[in-house]
Amino acid sequence: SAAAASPPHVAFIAFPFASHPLTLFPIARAVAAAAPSAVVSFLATQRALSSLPSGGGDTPNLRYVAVADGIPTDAASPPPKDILHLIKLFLSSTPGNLKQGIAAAAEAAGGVPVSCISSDAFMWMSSDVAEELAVPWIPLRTGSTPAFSAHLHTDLLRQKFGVEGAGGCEEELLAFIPGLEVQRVRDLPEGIVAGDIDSPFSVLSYRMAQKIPEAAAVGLNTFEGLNPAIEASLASTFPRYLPIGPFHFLFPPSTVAADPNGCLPWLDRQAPASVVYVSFGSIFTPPPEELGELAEGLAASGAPFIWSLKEAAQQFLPAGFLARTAGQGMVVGWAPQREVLSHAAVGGFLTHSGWNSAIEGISAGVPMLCRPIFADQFMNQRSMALEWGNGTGFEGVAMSKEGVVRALDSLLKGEEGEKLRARAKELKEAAIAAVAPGGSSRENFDTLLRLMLTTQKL
Ligand code: U2F
Repeated sequence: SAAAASPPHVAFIAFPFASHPLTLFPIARAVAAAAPSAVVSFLATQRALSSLPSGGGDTPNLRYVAVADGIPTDAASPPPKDILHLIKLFLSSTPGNLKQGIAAAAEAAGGVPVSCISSDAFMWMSSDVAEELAVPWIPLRTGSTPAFSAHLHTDLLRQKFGVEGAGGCEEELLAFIPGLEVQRVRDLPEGIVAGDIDSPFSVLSYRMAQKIPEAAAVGLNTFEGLNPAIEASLASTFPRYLPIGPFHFLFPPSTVAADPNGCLPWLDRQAPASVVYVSFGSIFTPPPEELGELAEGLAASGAPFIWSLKEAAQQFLPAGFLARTAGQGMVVGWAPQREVLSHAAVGGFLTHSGWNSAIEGISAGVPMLCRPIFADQFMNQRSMALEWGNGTGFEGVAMSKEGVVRALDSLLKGEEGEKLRARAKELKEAAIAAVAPGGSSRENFDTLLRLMLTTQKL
């Protein structure tokens, strides 16, 4: 038939918010580069697409396709700025906008029909779109493995602890789920047993967990050996669970990262392992009072720093802070984080422990100091502190001036920091080995690629 003669066409569907599109993108590029005769489409909202690198010459078979964002177009009401509102609007226009996007992708490819849909695992409704087309659905999970496992066990957790906040059981360990022995009930992402179970993120995670068993395979942004007990348990229930990370290692960009604030030349002038890099990710920022405490702590510690802080939050810095610390560090609206973390001058990473940041810290061999805020971040800190030995946190979670000074001293100059750094370096070696030829992530990626390129109808 005509369809059988067509080249494979893999359509990636991003969750078009925060760091999600950028996390998925290296996989689309890696697939396009590994299969030059395949068509690869990357679907996201126009806004998300415009934050991605403009088409590189190394993957001419990769095409961007815009999908509707659900924002009302009447000029009377200004477009909402609140991310949760934007997410709700977008979700309410699925799956129609995705179906249109898939049709547009085929049309843009001269009629080559989509033969596989690979989506952010959050985009569970992609599985219905795939089913309708009778093509495989291959979700890619961008968050951490322990949180993924927790989401998969949501019903069990709710049977045990209810959904009202698990009153009295917050300190209980999740020892009844393989690989979650170090995690407490209180570390679970909100929306499982506590918090708003109807929030967009809770619903996305819950539906994701329900749909995952229908997937042809699942790719995870981790590497074999990081969570052995979870890996074993997932593999026994779902054979095509494939750790292929760190995603960003699979097909590194061919261009130099933009460094508009001059972070890298500044780092060139600092002593080895002396600098703390600070960032709380792309969604939330700690409350203003705490930013003030952190600022005072940084200043008092004397540690050289690069602080990536959204422009809008910089107004909460204490008066005179920037002038006082001009010779010590820099506050920037954006930093080329991976390059910064890989610079020899960086000795520690103060992070919200979002999964991309955590895996980038691991990949760069930098010890982490965690200030988790939401989602999988509390579990990520527990993994670092109690399983991997490459990170630690603050007493009582929130940052105080004294807490920051103590923690930075210990991280950058103390014995504890040395231990964490040694473990961080071992993990970095493991991450590099996983994506090297013959490594587990590389082999798993090849398996995933073969599944993606199969053009047989289901
Ligand atoms: C959500 O995470 P976030 O987007 O808030 O945070 P990360 O997962 O750590 O991703 C932030 C990314 O932005 C990059 C950085 C990471 O790749 O390198 N970045 C940068 O390049 N320069 C900057 O100045 C600041 C950031 C969620 F909150 C987490 O809990 C989830 O684990 C995560 C994955 O689903 O999504």
